[in-house]
Amino acid sequence: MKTLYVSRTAPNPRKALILLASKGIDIDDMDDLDVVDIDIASNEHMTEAFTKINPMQTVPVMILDDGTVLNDSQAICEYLDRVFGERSVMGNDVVQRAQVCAMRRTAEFEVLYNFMLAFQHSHPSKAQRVDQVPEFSPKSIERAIKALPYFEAALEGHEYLVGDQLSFADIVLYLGLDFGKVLKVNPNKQGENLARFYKNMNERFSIHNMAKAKPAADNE
Ligand SMILES: N[C@@H](CCC(=O)N[C@@H](CS)C(=O)NCC(=O)O)C(=O)O
Repeated sequence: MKTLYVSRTAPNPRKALILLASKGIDIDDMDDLDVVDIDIASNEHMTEAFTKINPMQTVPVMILDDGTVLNDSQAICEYLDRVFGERSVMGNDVVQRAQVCAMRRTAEFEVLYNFMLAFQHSHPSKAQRVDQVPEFSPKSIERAIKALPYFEAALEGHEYLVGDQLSFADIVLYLGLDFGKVLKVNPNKQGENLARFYKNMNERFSIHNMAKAKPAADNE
């Protein structure tokens, strides 16, 4: 049995949840994978028990059948992509895989990562973990916003960033835009293509809609 530790509202664990959902897989109904919810708000990821599993004190973490521990969202998603579902979201051929990789890294480092830095340097809940430099927050938000026209242009006439199917790059960009909302950056005001992209992705993968897609008993 494999175990996946997640927090369903945090961007990095959501990569894995959305990846599986995009393949039509219900994470809470898998025979060979147990999902364990970790409450970041109450610092469950800082407990001694969790620190033994992941000394980095972050989610997601995945433990494979043989006890191998994967403590990084990219590694977990690469694994899940290969092991579960029919079509890879990492690209259909060697060129597409490289394109998805490039777009994914740009979305991650320029958009999602900068929004996360802004949050870490400004939010009171992170003061214990991060030596906060408040001036860093607006600068990081600025840097994320500066990258958005690149994606606005890439989406001109296209539903997805690479090819005509959803890829992991779309998932990461969506999570970046979604997390930007926490920093008061409206994803609907960054250009028509990004607004359309965000709306389509949000209808499928918002925290609210993914929870709603479950049977009623699971939502209680
Ligand atoms: N490199 C890691 C980073 C994971 C990470 O930063 N996860 C956040 C949630 S999105 C976390 O666990 N934060 C805990 C904290 O801020 O204390 C990955 O991509 O998996």
